[in-house]
Amino acid sequence: MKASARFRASTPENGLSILHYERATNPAVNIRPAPEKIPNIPSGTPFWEFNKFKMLPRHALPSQLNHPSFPGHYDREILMTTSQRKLDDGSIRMYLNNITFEEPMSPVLLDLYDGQRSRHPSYHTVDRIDGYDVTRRTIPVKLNEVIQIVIQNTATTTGRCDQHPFHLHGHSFFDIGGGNGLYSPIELSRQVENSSTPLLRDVISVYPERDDKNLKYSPGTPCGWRAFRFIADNPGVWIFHCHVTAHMMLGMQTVFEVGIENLNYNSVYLPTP
Ligand SMILES: [Cu+2]
Repeated sequence: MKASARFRASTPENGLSILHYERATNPAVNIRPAPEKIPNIPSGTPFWEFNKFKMLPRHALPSQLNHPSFPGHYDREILMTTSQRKLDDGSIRMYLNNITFEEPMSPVLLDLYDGQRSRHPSYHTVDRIDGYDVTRRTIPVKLNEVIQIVIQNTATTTGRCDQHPFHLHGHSFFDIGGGNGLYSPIELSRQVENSSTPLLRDVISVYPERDDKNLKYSPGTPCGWRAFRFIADNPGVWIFHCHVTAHMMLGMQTVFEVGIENLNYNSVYLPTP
């Protein structure tokens, strides 16, 4: 197996490993293979190969055994735009919909249990396209709502288009498509129609539109999008974040409050014997 960095300047080749099966012949695991035996990594376009994989039958994925099937329709679409800003003190923050995540003073879930926080979000006031409740500082979601998230990637302050592997806690989701530049609802509909079985995933990547480390954009230029659907069937407080740790720490995360009216408040704080 060979690995190399993509989408930014780096050493040309920075990972080579040999996977050796038990009882396989020629177990010369400490000798570097001849050059013609080392696989070539194709260069050029971003990789969408995950979408080309064949689906495994459900029983091959025990953890997903009871996951509901792909929802053909969604109740609400939430658009999330990534961005990056340089602050006056020279530090960098990263944003989702112009909000950079800040750790709350006390955990949201504990505040719900303690009664320090309303258990009844006013869903009717959260009709913004970003779904964000500025008072709660979360995105409240009704139990069993089908949410379609579109991540719109934009170029950084240095004019680069970063890759962001996004991860949602509490739910798997269906990868329904993506593309270059600015989000196209028509293109997404086309991809959903043409895909018989969208993949169930835990991480989804929004890729730079071109694998070209010299490409420069003006900051904020739309440079790729990706979309997924999830069924909000797991009541709780769930974080959604870029899985590049640096991006996450710089603020690229947000919180969903899912069906919190249905949280079981009685099952916690049991008296200890
Ligand atoms: Cu990121």
